[in-house]
Amino acid sequence: MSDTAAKTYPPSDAMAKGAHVNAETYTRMYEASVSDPDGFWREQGERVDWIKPFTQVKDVDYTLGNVHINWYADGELNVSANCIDRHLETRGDQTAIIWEPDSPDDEAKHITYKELHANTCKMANTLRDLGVGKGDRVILYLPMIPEAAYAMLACARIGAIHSIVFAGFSPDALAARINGSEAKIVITADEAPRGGRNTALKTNADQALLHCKDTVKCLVVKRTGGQTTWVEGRDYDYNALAAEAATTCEPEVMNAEDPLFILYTSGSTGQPKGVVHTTGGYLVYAAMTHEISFDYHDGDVYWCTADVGWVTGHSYIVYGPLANGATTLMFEGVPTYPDASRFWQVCEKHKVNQFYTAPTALRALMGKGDDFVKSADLSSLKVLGTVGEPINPEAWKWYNEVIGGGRCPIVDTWWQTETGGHLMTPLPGAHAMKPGAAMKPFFGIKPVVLEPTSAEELKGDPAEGVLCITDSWPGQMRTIWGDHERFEKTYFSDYPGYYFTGDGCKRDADGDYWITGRVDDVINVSGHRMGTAEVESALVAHGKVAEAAVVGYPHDIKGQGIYCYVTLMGGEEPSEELRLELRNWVRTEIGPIASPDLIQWAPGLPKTRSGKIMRRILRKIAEDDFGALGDTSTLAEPAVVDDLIENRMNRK
Ligand code: 6R9
Repeated sequence: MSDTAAKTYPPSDAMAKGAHVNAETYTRMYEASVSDPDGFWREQGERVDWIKPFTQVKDVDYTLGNVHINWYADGELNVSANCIDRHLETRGDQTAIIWEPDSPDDEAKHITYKELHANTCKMANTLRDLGVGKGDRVILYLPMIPEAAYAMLACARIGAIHSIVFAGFSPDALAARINGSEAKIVITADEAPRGGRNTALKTNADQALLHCKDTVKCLVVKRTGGQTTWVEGRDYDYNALAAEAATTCEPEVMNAEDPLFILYTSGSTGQPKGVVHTTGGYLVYAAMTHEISFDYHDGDVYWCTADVGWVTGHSYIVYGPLANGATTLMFEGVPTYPDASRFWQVCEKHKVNQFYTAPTALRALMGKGDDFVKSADLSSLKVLGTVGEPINPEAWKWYNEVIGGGRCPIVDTWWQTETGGHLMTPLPGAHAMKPGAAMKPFFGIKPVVLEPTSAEELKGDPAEGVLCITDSWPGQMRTIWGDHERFEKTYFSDYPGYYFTGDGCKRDADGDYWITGRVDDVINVSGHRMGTAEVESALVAHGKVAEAAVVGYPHDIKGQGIYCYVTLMGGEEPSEELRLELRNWVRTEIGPIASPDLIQWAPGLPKTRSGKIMRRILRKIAEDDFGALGDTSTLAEPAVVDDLIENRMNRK
């Protein structure tokens, strides 16, 4: 693809005129942000209300052995007070959260800032009564219901650290996170309705809790009424307790560097990492990026379709929008229920102005045809966004033309759980977009493209290599929960002096950035991060599996699919039943998002003489591109590769 020859889409005059940031202000502000970061972020720090104002701005060192990241370190604030209390006087009766339930036949809820305050305080008081205090960890395993937002904000209010586990994760994954964070309590719901089907969340939590300390409590929110078992002395009925709880609760005074949340995410090896974000810098960055990237204006209705179980839900459903006093829509359901018009029906119903979703959802909906879109009035839309994975130009064009009617800028926001907020994106009123490009760094972000092996910075344009970031920004993660050494090793050791993103990238001849995908063993399935090592260890935990190697392969809807090479124990026979059994096994071990798409029986895996699996070769075979296997001279048993090619499963 010739990137510079690609058609560009400049902002309309009206957009450039009305936007918070236009081309001229972008250049000026960007220059200021990188030439005087302290001055720039001192000013941006005023976006939040401080109980005790900060005097220090940035204190960061990327030197191995001494990595520390502090922002506004002597400031004190409360995140929940910033997202709720400070709006009460000016917008107490404005809707803070629009809740759209799974079924369109059920009624949507409009929760005002006053109601958000009362409900968050009830939850906060309930947690305090159950013995939860500052610094304690609270696991949230909840559907997309308003109580999920109340629980996040309630934790922030009393200084507890929340860790949300996506409701699609299995009991085992939940138990690992309860234990890993040494949580005092799990907040869950009886059932999670999604796409017309109910997942028994409480039953999953019951199973998980069998593997946890018996002091861990369980607070159960009623969603469907489909409650089954109850453990006296461990389980607490949220609705009963909330009915009695006070509607005010004094916010705890928190230091800017006190943890706000832990969010587990996949890495390239072994166990998921508990990414830690703190209060002050995170909130400044989430609020600023929410306002500027989406060009959010007072009175707009904003909708991010993510789940609060992912970082996107943290920063861009709850914290960023609410810090800005926005109206944020929370959707419980799925894009295709009751049919593929649901997203667009919801946009029409609530007159959504900014709409933010994942390319995988767009590709799936695009495949269902335009009639589903045409049934809805989408004239309220002003800005569209994507996140989670690179968007292919075809889906981009469909989004632009069919959804946006050619008049809505598309912000292709590149960022990570680790970064807290957007690091690169075109801005709606400032940049001419190129389909598939993350375009420009956000304020204060200094990207560099490095040659992967020599770590040399590639200075001219165009350039292609690994993407690193020089210097810090306030929303950056601070550590891995309980393992600062792993934090240093993962992000600061391969390319000393930089934050290493794990992504590959190219900068085109115009100096615009394109993300090319992960360069490590992390795959991106429907916009969700998945460590191939996690799937491998789930597979080998099965009694009939001797060895497994997992790679990603191009998938039309999901972006990447999960391709597994499995070597069975001696004496075990491959069969379709066993294939199904292994697929279900991985689903129960990790969760449905980790379901293998293809399982190939491998009599052996290609290894080097020192026993290392040559994943590069496995990736090529999975991509059906085995003509270009590259150097195979270090293979211990070359015949293995011939068999794998012969029996490959993804034939084009
Ligand atoms: C926010 C989020 C992070 C990884 C990241 C990259 C990929 C995210 C992208 C994108 C291309 C975009 N990614 N946004 N790739 N264009 N606009 O997704 O966080 O779940 O931690 O995933 O997702 O590979 O490194 P997370």
